[in-house]
Amino acid sequence: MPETIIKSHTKTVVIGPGRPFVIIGERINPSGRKKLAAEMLAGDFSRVRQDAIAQVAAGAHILDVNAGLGVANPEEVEPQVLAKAIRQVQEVVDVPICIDSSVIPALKAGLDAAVGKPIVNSVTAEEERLEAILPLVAERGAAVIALPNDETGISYDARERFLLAKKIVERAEQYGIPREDVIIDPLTMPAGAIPGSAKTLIQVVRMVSEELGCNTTCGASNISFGLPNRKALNAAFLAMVIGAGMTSAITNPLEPEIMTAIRAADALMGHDENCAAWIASQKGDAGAAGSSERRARRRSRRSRRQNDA
Ligand code: THG
Repeated sequence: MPETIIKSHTKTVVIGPGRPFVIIGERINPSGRKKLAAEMLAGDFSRVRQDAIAQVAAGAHILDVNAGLGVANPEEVEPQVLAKAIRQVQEVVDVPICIDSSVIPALKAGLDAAVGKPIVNSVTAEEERLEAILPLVAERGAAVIALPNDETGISYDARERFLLAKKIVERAEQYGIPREDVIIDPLTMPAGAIPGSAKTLIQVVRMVSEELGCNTTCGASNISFGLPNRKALNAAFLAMVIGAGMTSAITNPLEPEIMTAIRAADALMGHDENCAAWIASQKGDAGAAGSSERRARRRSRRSRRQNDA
């Protein structure tokens, strides 16, 4: 059974089948958040720190940190901004970091800034990226997220994606990276643009977990791009992929619908011993509402008795 062990300064997070689903908080990502992008570029990391604290309080186990600012010269700008963001996050929370960049010098700078055992997000099956990124991962003893696309792009065929995932796992092993440290991201395409995209993804998840014995993750919010009521789609998608055996996701822990879906799926799959986490999660709001209802019923009984008397 593959277990991927990720670490912060003092905390260990284990990703694996049969365990509670691991939530990688997606919020520290300036793409689509103009304000955040401008602040990060100007050296203001107050919102990054707030987002880190809020996501961990909401239940994130790991934080994804992305500094893709949409600048013309990312190779010069992104390494410093990403490293700074990671250091700021580590000052306010003690959870492992998922270093999210397509810029290789930024991944390097991120690996220098991150403490413990981080995740490098990500490598693809493109020769140039395999040869540049896998040595960095091996040298640092990190884990890595692998995307099964190559120079020819993204295939819509599950078996083709699986074969690229296999290629990356085998190459990683040649560099001394054990397969449990390679987390496969089967590629989440927007359901509104690619019909049946979740079905293909689920086929890849099954093949990867059964035939490669690797853990899996995905950018869950991608599934709902361009569609209304994204929260509901994201929540349903997460429950489905947990049912198919996915073991972690990059998602938004600040959305209660998403957290409820993940906790419910964990309980139903037997990944939550005695449904203890589920029961505890329902005590807060639901429990309080229940007791205030009981209080209201007692009040009305009392007032009826007084009226009768
Ligand atoms: N796989 C891997 N890494 C990834 C992705 C993936 N990293 C980036 C992305 N995809 C996952 N992270 C996000 C972060 C935010 C959103 C979606 C995915 C998002 N943001 C809002 C939007 O665009 O509507 C904008 C911000 C906001 O909420 O205000 O949806 O697939 N390995």
